[in-house]
Amino acid sequence: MRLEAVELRRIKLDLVAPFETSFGVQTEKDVLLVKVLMEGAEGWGECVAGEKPDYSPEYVDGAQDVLMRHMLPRLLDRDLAAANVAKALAWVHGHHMAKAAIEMAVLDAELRARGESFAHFFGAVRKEVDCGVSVGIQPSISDLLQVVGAFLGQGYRRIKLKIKPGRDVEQVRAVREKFGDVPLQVDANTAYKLADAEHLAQLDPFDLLLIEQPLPEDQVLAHAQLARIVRTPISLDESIESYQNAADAIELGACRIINIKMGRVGGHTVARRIHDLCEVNGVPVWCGGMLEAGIGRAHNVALSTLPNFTLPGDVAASKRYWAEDIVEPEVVVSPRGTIAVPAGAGIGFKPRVDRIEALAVRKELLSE
Ligand code: NPG
Repeated sequence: MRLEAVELRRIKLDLVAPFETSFGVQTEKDVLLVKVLMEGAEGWGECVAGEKPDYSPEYVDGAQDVLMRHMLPRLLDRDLAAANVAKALAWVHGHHMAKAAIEMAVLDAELRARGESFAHFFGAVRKEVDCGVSVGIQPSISDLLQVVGAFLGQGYRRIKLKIKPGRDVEQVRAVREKFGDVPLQVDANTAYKLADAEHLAQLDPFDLLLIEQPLPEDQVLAHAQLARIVRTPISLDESIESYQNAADAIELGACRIINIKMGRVGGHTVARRIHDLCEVNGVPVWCGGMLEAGIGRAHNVALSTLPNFTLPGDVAASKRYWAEDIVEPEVVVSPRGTIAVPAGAGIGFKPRVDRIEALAVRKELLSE
């Protein structure tokens, strides 16, 4: 289908509560939305890049710039299928978050035009996906226990605790003591060094599902060395920006589990290739989140229906982050800790265009 027009909108959404990780505290999200028009069909994508380059080199102003200046002018007026977007943009090095946003939108438009759901297109093996929840670093252990208790009460099937040096073993011990054998994992967001291996091994007795990204993203070999000292499975996140990264990490023994973020690897097509590679190698995967608003969240739900997503993802309910989302219906987690996979065309959630328009602080349009 011909790509006739692209609309980029930036909206700011306040988080319902501050979200603290080892790299900072976030209170709002600056969201870049991509809408494409293709022969009468529209499709929506969301760029996961943050406001600052503090988690990844990409950041949202940069993503918008590279889309407007370099990517979209070469795609506009072309006969395009989502399967070819990555190929058409292969000349651009990096900028996976920008690439993912446009690929998401093109695929959504394609599927809406055919009246096909993502789940059908992906050959989904489940009608609902298991939800975990990511719990930011809390001011005190009693705050942490209260927040974890509230999420468990809402049905979430596993808890992920953000950790950093000085806020790790005691926090995990307290949650284990209070909540028994609830599925539990931790995420360090690159905050440790290989020299901390013995310290991280103190997490082993707590029977965690995994330790996520303990070391810096470019230290893949060091993760393999760490895996010889720490018994808890290591899951890579920030290190996995491409299919090749995943292949190398598996070959090196740097991780036993992979967190796939479609937004970070460049879109659905690469995400699915990484999923398949992991499946063949006996490496389970789970779907990460980056505080997405409803459109990115819906794309993540769709991805999570693939068979090797055997661990609960960070695909929480809209209301875990937003007082009011930008899609209808909102993304809802059942009391059993699952999200029903929508059967409607494309992402299966309807963007609330009026609300998006009212929230837009910047808008750029590109048409033939
Ligand atoms: O549920 O959307 C979510 C958030 C899950 O903890 C989460 N994401 O490191 O994976 C992460 C973290 C993150 C948040 C990363 C914001 C980047 C930005």
